[in-house]
Amino acid sequence: MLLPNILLTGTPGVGKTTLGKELASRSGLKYINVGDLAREGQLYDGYDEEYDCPILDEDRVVDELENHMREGGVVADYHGCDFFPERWFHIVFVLTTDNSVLYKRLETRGYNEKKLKDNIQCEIFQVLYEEALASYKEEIVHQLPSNTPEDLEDNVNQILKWIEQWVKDHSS
Ligand code: DAT
Repeated sequence: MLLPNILLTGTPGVGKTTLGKELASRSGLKYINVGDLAREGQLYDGYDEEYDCPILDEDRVVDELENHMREGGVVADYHGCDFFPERWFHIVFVLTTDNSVLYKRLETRGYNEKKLKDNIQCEIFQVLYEEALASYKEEIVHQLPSNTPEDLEDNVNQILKWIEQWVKDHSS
């Protein structure tokens, strides 16, 4: 059976991992956290001192993911989307969270002042939404609110319906 590849993106803390895991467990699709994959394979190319995080080796990450994507049925989670081949994804969801809610989530994670400020700005300026629109066809890019457990449930149900329809449309 053909299965679609789904990209979940958005500022850190908006709920990509939470949604991705729930979606995978309820759909049978395979969840891949691109940040974890990079960490496990040490797919890095230096260290960013200013942002206090390793720099992703994007080419190696793409190589590592290619076989999974070709197979289909992947829910990918990453706070960036412009270096993935456009052909990989059938739909892209950009999760969004209100600033005050996001601030609390990131504070709980122990982010320092600069990292907090940068991420909140990233959310205010809809950086990931713009990046998604610049990287994929507009009609496959959708924003989803991700503030409450009710939002999570709505998002899962909405995406499950979309998957079901996609599978119907692609079965001969
Ligand atoms: P991300 O993967 O985008 O960095 P996450 O899934 O780790 O985000 O979620 C960050 C925190 O927010 C985590 O404590 C779970 C919580 N959270 C995620 N989605 C939520 C939602 N819809 N309602 C309430 N809390 C949520």
